[in-house]
Amino acid sequence: MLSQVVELIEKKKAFAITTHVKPDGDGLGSSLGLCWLLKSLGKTADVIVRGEVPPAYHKLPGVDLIRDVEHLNGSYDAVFLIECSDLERPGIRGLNEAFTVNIDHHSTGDPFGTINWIDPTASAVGEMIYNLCKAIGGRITKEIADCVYMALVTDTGSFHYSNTTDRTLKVASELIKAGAKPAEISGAVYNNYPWSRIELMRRVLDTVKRDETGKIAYMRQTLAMRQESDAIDGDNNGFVNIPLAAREVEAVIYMREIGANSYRVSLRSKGDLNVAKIAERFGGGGHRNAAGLQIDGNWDDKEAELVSILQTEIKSRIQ
Ligand SMILES: [Mn+2]
Repeated sequence: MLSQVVELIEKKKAFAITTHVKPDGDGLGSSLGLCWLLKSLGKTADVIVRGEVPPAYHKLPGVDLIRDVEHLNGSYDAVFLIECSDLERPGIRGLNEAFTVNIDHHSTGDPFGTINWIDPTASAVGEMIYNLCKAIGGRITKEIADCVYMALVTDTGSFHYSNTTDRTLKVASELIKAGAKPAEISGAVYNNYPWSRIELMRRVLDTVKRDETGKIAYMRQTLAMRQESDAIDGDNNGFVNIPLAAREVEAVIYMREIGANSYRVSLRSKGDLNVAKIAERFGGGGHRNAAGLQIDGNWDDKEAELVSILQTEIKSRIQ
């Protein structure tokens, strides 16, 4: 819990911070925000992350100090794991021998850390880093503000998902007061894609259809589309939300070909329609309004099966 984290930081000196592979805005923003906080308290902190940092985060202060390491080396008093469901998530070997601090706002994982601080009421880990800064008597510097604001804006979908609370906006307000520039930070994420994203979007949206009720939209992405668009990982982020913008659409199915007769499926829904429940039937999971699964078989058959399951779910909800 928070008091243990405060005590640890006060007593110890040398820290490392990591997050999950394929890091997102919350993982990177919170890791760097915590790094700047520790440095401002006179501690040493290394941010170690497996793999490349996506371009959306290249302007975060401290991003040039992030090290891509395969094995934990260096003698640290503790290693912070930001938003990791287990010790394997960072993709870094040697963490099992370290003193670990698990900081997360998802309550689904095991409490694998030596210290575990889990707050499911926080919109993002970034909000927790802000709380930590306050609890330890730190000052919100411009660097901390930029990094933590990035965490909030990405994890709340620019403050429009249901995890946005009065506290989220209060923290955002404090970060802006401390120097964070909302338009610059959002622009780095949402107006900073390569053209290949537009090429891929054009091809995927060309496949979008609705079922006879008009409430379910479904679309496809083939491997060929990726190739023709020169697409890179992440180019299709958020595509699944596009058809959801139509008034009458309540659910979206987005199937991506990943091999012969094998698909990764994203499901989205509005309101109390629970797509995580459907994903779980296929060994997937997620949240009520956003879930994913993997499925094998004939494309038309599997698509029809998912449409039919969603139709049943929507019908049963109305009665
Ligand atoms: Mn998060």
